[in-house]
Amino acid sequence: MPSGNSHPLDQYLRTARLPHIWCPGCGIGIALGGVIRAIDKRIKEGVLKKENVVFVTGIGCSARTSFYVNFDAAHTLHGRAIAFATGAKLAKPELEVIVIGGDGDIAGIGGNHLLHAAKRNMDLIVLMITNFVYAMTGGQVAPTTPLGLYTTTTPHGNPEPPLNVVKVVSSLNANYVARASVTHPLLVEQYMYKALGMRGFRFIEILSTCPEVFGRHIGVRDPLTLYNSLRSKVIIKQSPSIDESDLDWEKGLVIGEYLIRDNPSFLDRIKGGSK
Ligand SMILES: Cc1ncc(C[n+]2csc(CCOP(=O)(O)OP(=O)(O)O)c2C)c(N)n1
Ligand code: SF4
Repeated sequence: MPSGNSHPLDQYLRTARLPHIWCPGCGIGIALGGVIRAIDKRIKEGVLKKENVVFVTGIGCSARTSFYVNFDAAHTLHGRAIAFATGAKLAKPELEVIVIGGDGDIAGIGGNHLLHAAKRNMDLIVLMITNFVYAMTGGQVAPTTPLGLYTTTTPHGNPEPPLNVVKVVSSLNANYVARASVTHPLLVEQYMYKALGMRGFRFIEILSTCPEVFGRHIGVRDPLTLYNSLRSKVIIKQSPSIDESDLDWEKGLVIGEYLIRDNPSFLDRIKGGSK
């Protein structure tokens, strides 16, 4: 139980490991806050046990979350978190296995695992923190980098359009696909809360701010200015269509719940249970 001046959610953090490594103004902490508040609600409802929550991450700034959460956690190889998480879930189906990573980790080097986990409707929650670059290694081009953007590895501008991971995952057999943004933390919490009450493959992309690297690339180093600039691009929709999901910096970045269904998951199918 929390005591003294501690925060009510401290029980979910390895406070001895603080301060964390994230730069001032980084959005990852906001994303993690929403995720933890949703878990707390589900635990208090009695539908989730703390000892059954497992975080699995690869490598990167976003993947560092597994260092700080006070749940069972595994910090695995860059790109391999979903493969590791699949093994953990199959070995112990009672676990709620949550993967968090950057878009390089989840959709770049780990893209193949993402495709196949979604195809299987594997019983996992995958949270992809999109900060539009490979942040931890200094700002190389990432799957979601906007077209034309200068990065460390695209000195003449990124010649590739960004990957729409929401569209890719929706085209497979996922049960839940949403996009949130750290500029709207309540929605991060609401979508995570929803995902925790569902089965199968649940994917939430969380748009985030990286003032240190992405901000430097676009000439906006001030965290608040960058946050407000992302906020001004975000469009919230109740039930957006997949056609609206492209990461379009001119027209806006549409967030919302793109896909909700309750198809039998991988575990249901191998057990021969639900239809
Ligand atoms: C197999 C392998 N390749 C490359 C790296 C180097 N590496 C570490 S983190 C990272 C990029 C992280 O970017 P992203 O996954 O988008 O997460 P972010 O840091 O932006 O949160 C890379 C390339 C590594 N650790 N392992
Ligand atoms: S480099 Fe960017 S993503 Fe990484 S901790 Fe710093 S602000 Fe956050």
